[in-house]
Amino acid sequence: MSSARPDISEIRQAWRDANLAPLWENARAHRPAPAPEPAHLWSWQKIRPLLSAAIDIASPDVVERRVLQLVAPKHQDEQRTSRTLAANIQILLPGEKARPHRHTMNALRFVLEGSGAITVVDGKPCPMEEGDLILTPAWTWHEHIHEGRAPILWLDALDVPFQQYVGTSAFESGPAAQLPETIPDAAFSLANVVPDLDYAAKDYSPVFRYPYAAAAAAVAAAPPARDGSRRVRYINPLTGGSGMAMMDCFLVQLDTGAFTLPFRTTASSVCCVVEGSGESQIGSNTVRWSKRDIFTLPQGNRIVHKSSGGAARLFQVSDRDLYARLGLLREEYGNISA
Ligand code: GTQ
Repeated sequence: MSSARPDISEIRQAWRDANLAPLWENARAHRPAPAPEPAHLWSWQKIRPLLSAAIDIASPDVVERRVLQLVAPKHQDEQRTSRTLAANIQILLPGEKARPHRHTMNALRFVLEGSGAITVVDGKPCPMEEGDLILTPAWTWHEHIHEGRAPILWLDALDVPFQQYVGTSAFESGPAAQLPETIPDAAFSLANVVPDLDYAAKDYSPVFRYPYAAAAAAVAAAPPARDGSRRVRYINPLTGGSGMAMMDCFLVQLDTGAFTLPFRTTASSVCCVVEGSGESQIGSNTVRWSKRDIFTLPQGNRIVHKSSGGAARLFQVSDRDLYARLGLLREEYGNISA
């Protein structure tokens, strides 16, 4: 006595009405990650005049920040640079200020062109010279003030796409009613000596400024890393870990002529060229770069770098520590197929 076969279209409608769906018909449920997205390069020579065009169109007094986003072709809809990172270029003219605010998003500034500005982070003034890295971590008050003599342009990197995904974005306009306590940089002026404090509540470096001259000297003296490049990491001196959880930064030196060992990782990076020129094989693309160019290293690509002419230096911001914290970081070296 078999019962009558159920009417499938009725069942489907009943499932829909009850907010149920059959997994076996969901093509996305077990879809593997897509093929690695191609790298993208923003040539400084090409974008520099287009950045200048923003000067007359937008003033920081009106628009809060005069910023052009670096939107990767694969991320046009979301207007982002990678899955987790937003990289932008900010411009400030002599005499201009970008008013104080804070947000839950972590941000950093890496100076590309110009000097003489300061970013004030929770009340600490951080001078901005070419090649300097300034951290403005989650929920720190920050404003930019330019008292130099020429326009200053810097790379901003923020974890905006990740925080939008996990639903944690918040913003507050300044000025701050009360500034949090900070540790003076003088307390870190001797390498390898740090204040003996319990600072674990803040998951970021209490040092907000990493000057270029010292970082360049350090990377020049660093022994070769696993891929053959020389690399230093911008750390939180109190923990030895990443300066900020979502953005892990490095200065990379490629000595004359040599190829790096092929490398592949589940993390993604944005690089900017601080000195020199060269080329990178990123998956099946060859990206040729020179000073101030910015390019992406999207996750999953086989990566090989080479300087042309003399040594080259790249600043690299990655989501590596985020992947590591989540147990999702996988890295391979050596014999990797493209
Ligand atoms: O300078 O505070 O590129 O709030 C995007 C959002 C820069 C900033 C950006 C921001 C800032």
